[in-house]
Amino acid sequence: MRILSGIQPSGTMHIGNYLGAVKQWVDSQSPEAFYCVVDLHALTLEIEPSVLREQTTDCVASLLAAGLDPEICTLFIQSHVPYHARLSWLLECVSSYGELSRMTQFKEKAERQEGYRVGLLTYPVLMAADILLYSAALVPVGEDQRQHLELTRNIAERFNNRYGEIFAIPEGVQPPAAARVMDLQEPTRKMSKSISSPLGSIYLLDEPADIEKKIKKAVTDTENEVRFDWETKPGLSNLLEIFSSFEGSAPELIASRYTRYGDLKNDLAALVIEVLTPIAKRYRELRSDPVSLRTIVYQGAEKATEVAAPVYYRAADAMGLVQ
Ligand code: ATP
Ligand code: LTN
Repeated sequence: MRILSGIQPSGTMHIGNYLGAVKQWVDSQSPEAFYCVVDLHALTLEIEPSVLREQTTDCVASLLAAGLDPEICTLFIQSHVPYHARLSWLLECVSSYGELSRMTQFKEKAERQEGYRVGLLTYPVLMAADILLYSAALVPVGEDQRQHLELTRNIAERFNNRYGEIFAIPEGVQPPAAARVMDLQEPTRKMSKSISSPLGSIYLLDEPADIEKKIKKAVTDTENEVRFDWETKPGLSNLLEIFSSFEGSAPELIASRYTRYGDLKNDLAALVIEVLTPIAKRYRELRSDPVSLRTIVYQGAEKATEVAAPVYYRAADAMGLVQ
C-alpha cells in the first residue's frame, strides 16, 4: 500500500512528532513508503536561511536515527523534487480562498503574527500536492493534520470530477495513542516545534537528566488519584498516553498500576530515556557525516521523481496544459 508523509524542518523533533507520526513511519516502512522533509512548508513562517539549512539536515539525521532505513523506504527533501511546487499551483486553481481560510491551523498561526505570508494560507494545498503526487493510499500523521487530510481528499475529488480520474483518494492514519501529545506545562495546547516551551516539550535529543526533570515538573492536578480522564485530568492523562504509546499497553491499564503520581513519573522518565538514548547516539553518528546524508536524500529524490513526475504530467495534461 502506497504511503506518504512529511515533517517540517522547523525545529528540533519532539516526542509529539515521534509518537504521533515518525514512529508510525518506521513501523510501516516498505518500498512503497515515501517520507519527505518538507522544507518548502517551513518557509511559511519566519526562518533564517542558515537555520533552515542546518535544520533540514538535522531532520534527515533524526529520521534515520529514529529508524527509517533508506534501503527499505524512500527518504527525500521536498524541494529536491520540483513537481511538488508545480502541482501545488495547479491545485491552487481548484481550491477556494474560503476553504483555505477556514483551516484551524491557518487561523491559529495567522493570529500569532502580523503580515503573515500568503504561503501560510496556501500551505495545505502544497501538502495536498505532496500526497497526491505519490497516489498515496495512507498518510500517517498526528491528529492536528486531520483537517488538512480532509481538505486533500476534497481537492482530489473535485479535481477528478472536473478533469478525470487522476488522483487516488488518501486516508489519514493516526496512532492508537498519543495522536495529540500535549505540552507538559500547558496540557491544553499541543506540543509544538514552532512555539518555544523549554520545559513543556521533550526533544528526541534531550539529555537523560533533562527528560527526567521535564517529566517530574510536568503539570498534573491537586488530587492524588491516578486515573485516565482527559476531562478532569489533562496533565496526567497526557503522561498516561505518552506512557501507553512508548509501552504499547492501554493507558487505563497503566493507570491501574499506580497509586502515586511520583512513581508513575519516575517509571515514565526511565522508559522515555531508555527509548530516546540510543536514538540520540545514532543521531550524533549520522549527523557527523553530512556527505552520506546528502547521498541518501539525493538517491531518495531520484526514486521520488520517478513516481511523482508522471502523475504531475497527467494532471497538467488533464487541465489543458500543452505537453
Ligand atoms: P509546528 O508546531 O511548528 O506546526 P509540528 O511540531 O506540528 O510543527 P510538523 O512538522 O508540522 O511539526 O509535524 C510533523 C508530524 O508530527 C505531523 O504528522 C504532525 O501531525 C505530528 N505532530 C506534531 N505535533 C504533534 C503532537 N503534539 N502530537 C502528535 N503528533 C504531532
Ligand atoms: N502539514 C504537515 C506536514 C506535511 C505533511 C505533508 C504531512 C507537509 N506535507 C504530506 C503528511 C503528508 C504538518 O505540518 N504537520
